[in-house]
Amino acid sequence: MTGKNVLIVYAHQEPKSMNGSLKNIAVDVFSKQGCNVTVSDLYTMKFNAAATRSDITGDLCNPQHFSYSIETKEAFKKGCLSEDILEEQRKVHEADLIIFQFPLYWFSFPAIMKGWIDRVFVQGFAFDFPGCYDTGLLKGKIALLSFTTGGTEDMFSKEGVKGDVKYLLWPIQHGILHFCGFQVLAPQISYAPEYVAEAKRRDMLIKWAQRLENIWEEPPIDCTPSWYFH
Ligand code: FAD
Ligand code: ML1
Ligand code: ZN
Repeated sequence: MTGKNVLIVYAHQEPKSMNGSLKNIAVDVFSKQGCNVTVSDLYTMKFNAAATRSDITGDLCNPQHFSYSIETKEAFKKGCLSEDILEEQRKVHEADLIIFQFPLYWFSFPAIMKGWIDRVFVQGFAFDFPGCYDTGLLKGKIALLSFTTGGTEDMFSKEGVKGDVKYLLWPIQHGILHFCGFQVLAPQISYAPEYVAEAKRRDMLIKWAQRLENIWEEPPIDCTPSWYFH
C-alpha cells in the first residue's frame, strides 16, 4: 500500500495519553507500509473551533444578515476561505484514508474536532445539493473513527446504562462521514483505558496495530439505519 495518503486528525492535549499512543502507533504502522502520513494535531495547532465571519476573507455576499453556510460556500468557490481552513482542505483532498483519533466527550467528538468538521467540510468542498451521501464530494475516500471512552464495553451495550455504542455513531458516521461521501470502516473503540490494567492497554494498542496491517483490505460497513438500530 505504498503511496497511499493517510490523514490522522488527532485531538488530545497530552502526548503521553492513550490517544497519543494510539496515534503514534498508527503513524508507525503506516510509515512502515510506505504510506504518506499527515497528522493534524488540533490542540498543538491551537485549531480554531468556532465558525465565524473571520473564516471568509474579502467581501461578504450579505453583510446585513450573516449566513455561515452561504458565505462559506461562496468563499470556497472564490478561494476566499481563511488559510487555516484551506490548509486542512488540502490535506483532506490528498487523503485516501482519514482516521479521527479522540477521547469520547459527551457521547461525541471533543469540541475542537467538531469545530474542524464545521469549518473544513464546507458546502462545495465536502458535499453539495445534489452531492451528498453516496454522491458526496469526498466519495472514494475512507474514514475511520478511533476513540477511547470513560465507560466500559458493558456500559455501552444495548442493555447497558449508556445504551449501544452504535447509537452515538449514527450522527458522526452517517450524518457527517457518509453524508460527505466517505466509505466508513468499523470504529476502533478502546474502552476505559483509565480503568483497565497496563497489560490490557498494551493489548488494545497491539490490536489496533494489527488491524492497521490489513486496513486496506477491509470492507466498509453498510452505513444504513439497520447497522445502527437493528
Ligand atoms: P489517559 O488517561 O491519557 O490514558 C489512560 C492510561 O493509559 C494512562 O494511565 C496512560 O499513562 C496510559 N497509557 C498511555 N499510553 C500507554 C501505552 N503506550 N501503554 C500503556 N499504557 C499507556 N467518557 C464516556 O464514556 N462518555 C462520555 O460521554 C464522556 N464524556 C467526557 C467529556 C469530557 C469533557 C471529558 C473530559 C471526558 C469524558 N469522558 C467520557 C471520558 C473520556 O472519554 C476518557 O477520559 C478518555 O477517553 C480516556 O482516554 P485518554 O487518552 O484521555 O486516557
Ligand atoms: C466518566 C468524564 C455522558 C465513566 C465510567 C467519564 C464522562 C462521562 C462526561 C464525562 C466521564 C459522560 C459525560 N466515567 N466526564 O457520559 O463513564
Ligand atoms: Zn450512512
